[in-house]
Amino acid sequence: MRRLRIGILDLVTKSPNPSLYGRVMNANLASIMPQVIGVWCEQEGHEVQVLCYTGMEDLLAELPGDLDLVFVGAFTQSAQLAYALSNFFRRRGAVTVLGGPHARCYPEDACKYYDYVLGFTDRNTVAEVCRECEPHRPMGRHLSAARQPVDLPTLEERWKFVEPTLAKAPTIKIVPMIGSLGCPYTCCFCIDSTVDYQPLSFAQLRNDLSFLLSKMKKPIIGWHDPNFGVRFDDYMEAVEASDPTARIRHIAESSLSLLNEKHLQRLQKNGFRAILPGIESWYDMGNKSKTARRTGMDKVKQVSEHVNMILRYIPYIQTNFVMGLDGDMGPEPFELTKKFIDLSPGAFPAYSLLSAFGRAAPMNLDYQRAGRVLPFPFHFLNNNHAMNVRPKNYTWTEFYDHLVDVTSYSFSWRAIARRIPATSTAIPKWMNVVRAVSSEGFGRIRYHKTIRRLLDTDRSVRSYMEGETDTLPAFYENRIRTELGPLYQFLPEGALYHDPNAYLHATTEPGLGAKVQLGQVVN
Ligand code: B12
Ligand code: SF4
Repeated sequence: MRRLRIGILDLVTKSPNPSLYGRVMNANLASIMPQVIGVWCEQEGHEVQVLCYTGMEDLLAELPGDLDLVFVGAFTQSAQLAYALSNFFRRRGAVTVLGGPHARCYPEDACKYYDYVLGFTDRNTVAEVCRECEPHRPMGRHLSAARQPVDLPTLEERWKFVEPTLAKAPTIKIVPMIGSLGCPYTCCFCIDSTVDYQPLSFAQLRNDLSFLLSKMKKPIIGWHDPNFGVRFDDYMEAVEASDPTARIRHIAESSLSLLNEKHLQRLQKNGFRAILPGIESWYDMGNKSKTARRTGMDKVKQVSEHVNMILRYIPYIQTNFVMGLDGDMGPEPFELTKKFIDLSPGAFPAYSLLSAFGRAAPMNLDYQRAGRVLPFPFHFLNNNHAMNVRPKNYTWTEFYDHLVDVTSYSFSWRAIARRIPATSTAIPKWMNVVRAVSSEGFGRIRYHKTIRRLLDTDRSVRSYMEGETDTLPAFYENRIRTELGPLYQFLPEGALYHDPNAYLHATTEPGLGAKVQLGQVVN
């Protein structure tokens, strides 16, 4: 077999020049799969280089010019960047492969720009691509494993790719780890609602933790498990066995329903320092926060007490909300969120605009059927820069008025000041302030205000958001041009546009909607 020169790119950001927060944190948002694929490709006998793109590197210069195969891992917000890169590498003679959330959510579109587009990816899928390694143009080949991989390489095997990425993080260094895939819950908006929960080997987890302790004095782990702590006792036993003196600090995303007081005591003892539960809405999604029968102010009080209890054990908590869900109506949901900010001043609120990421969730078919999905370019689909579902119960101006109001309230100097004494230790206090005054707080207020203003002053923006035209307003086009910088010139023609209803079309008119054969399963 031919020994291939393989480049693997992990796009953790969508454009050059990250914000202040991005400079500190982007390298800590690296994905696990590009490192995993690096290991698998080497095990297949190929020569591999992995690059985590944090916004600081020169993407056109960092990878060698003579690559045979380039894997790119991208979220949807990085899709335009990823499409430009594929064009760039193809011109240099490489075959290109896209994987990650964008490939899972928008395979029909991605196949126009990549030779291979991968869904679930295991070692066989990667081996198949390396074995064939052929251009597929104009339509790429879509491959998917039948299910999520049953095992992943050890941390020791990944370490040669982890280390150079950590070196890019100037202060806080977070090691990406994962112990489970899928989720037993079925929140209808979530990409994992249809993916079975599957723990990875706990024996391997113990070995990985011991290995990490041999490399770093006081490591920080960022757990990428979609829902951390489902097999809580097994997890804690693995952590306690390999790290009895709790040298490791942990960050995890977990649903509130798993964070009872007994669990919190054990998490605290085992060094858990930050936790990110989803609250989502005061009227929807009760099954995640164990508040199924409570809504409105009742739910605010219950969740707020719960969050304050968590803060007695875990110094940092980010509470995730989705804005614009169909269950919301009138000013009340926003006022309730402000009430929550008052009652739980120590929590850092993260707001996501309702987004339908292509095939991500079954609920997206309903939005597409109702004609509510807008064709915003992928570049803006990061839960903040655009909401691609027209709200059911608000006009756009009403919605943005409320959004600006609640964001301004959450990141006002008063709220920032109240967060400081409500947080117990120094790094979380500092993180809360930096996040609030950087792109996540002040930056979002500015951005949402701009959109609100354009709704009044720019007819092209208003018509686009009302779904009256699909001509992209100059505001968005100029922003992509500026943000992609030198890479814009490689963006293929038509790549700013996609069919927002491709998922629906593929189910109702398979011959027409998807010109690509989806789901060739590799086993
Ligand atoms: C952990 C996580 C994070 C972590 C780690 C992110 C990272 N770099 O991986 C953090 C907190 C940093 C994060 C940040 C964000 N996230 Co996030 N995150 C998740 C979460 C909970 C789990 C993803 C995961 O790692 N699963 C485990 C892996 C092994 O499985 P997998 O993702 O299914 O991947 C499989 C295949 O896709 C493939 N694959 C994956 N990567 C690659 C790469 C290559 C090269 C190849 C070939 C294959 C491949 O192999 C895997 C095995 O089959 C998901 C939700 C969920 N429940 O899945 C959201 C999710 C992925 N995040 C999402 C979003 C929107 C974001 C943010 C934009 C949020 C924000 N506003 O800041 C940022 C973007 C960060 C970025 N890098 O661009 C969306 C993505 C939607 C989309 N199409 O883009 C999801 C799906 C949640 C949602 N809203 O529905 N996230
Ligand atoms: S609990 Fe979290 S990971 Fe699980 S289905 Fe719901 S949103 Fe997705």
